[in-house]
Amino acid sequence: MPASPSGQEMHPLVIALADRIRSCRDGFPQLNPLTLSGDLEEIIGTLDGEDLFIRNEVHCCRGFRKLHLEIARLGLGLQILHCVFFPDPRFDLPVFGADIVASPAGISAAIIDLSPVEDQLPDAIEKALKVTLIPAFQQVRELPTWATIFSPYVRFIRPVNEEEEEWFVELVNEYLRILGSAVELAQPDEPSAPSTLARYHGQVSYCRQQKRNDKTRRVLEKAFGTPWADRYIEELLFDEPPAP
Ligand code: BLA
Repeated sequence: MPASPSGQEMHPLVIALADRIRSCRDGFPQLNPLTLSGDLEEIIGTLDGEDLFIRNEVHCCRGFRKLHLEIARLGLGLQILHCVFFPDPRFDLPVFGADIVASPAGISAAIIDLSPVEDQLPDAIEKALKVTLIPAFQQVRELPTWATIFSPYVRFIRPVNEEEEEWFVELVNEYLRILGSAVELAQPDEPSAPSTLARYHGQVSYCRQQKRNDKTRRVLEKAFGTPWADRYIEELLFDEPPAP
């Protein structure tokens, strides 16, 4: 089983999903790695004698200002896969978001969405998601109140066995395939176009709603302290896009 930088094993779903996301991401047009300020690429610490780490990969490409994939182990055996692709507001593209939370008791949360930054998803994406078959997951979870940013096609589940974990990976693959087709075709609008401005505001509100998830903040504060957690959330996890 693959090991983490600290030598501990990662949950197979975290490994499989990260691999799948990387292989889809690597097909995106004009992909370029972004360098993170020195102390943010790999973060290593300890909490109550347990090794903690965060490993970040950040890219940009044509159509997306930031593609962020994070894998973390954050105390009490908590493992996280966090992934957000933030569009360049000049392009008519949604936000891609995926999150997995695993503990020694198993996966507690697996969520995937293509989230609109205007009233509606782009037509081609809406049409494709509408005909995507939803696997028969046994445990569908209720969304928290801040989750108004997600599309009607958000899936928030607790996979109950390996079969459902595989279904989830395939579902993420399908959402990324749909997004990959859209990014190939998308043409940028002018920075000053009303549509660009609307999508900029939509992305700002996506970031603000995500920052209302206390569960993310609490885990980071416990591991690394409040000032560090604040900076990490504001600058890396949910930084707002630059004004167009
Ligand atoms: C829930 N997120 C959680 C939980 C933890 C984290 C501990 C509670 C687990 C559970 O309810 O079973 C922690 N998630 C993290 C941390 C990071 C992270 C520390 O990504 C990063 C370092 N969260 C996102 C994104 C989405 C998301 C991009 O970061 C969705 C696209 C969703 N996480 C999300 C949702 C919940 C959650 C909807 C459930 C919240 C709730 O039920 O209140």
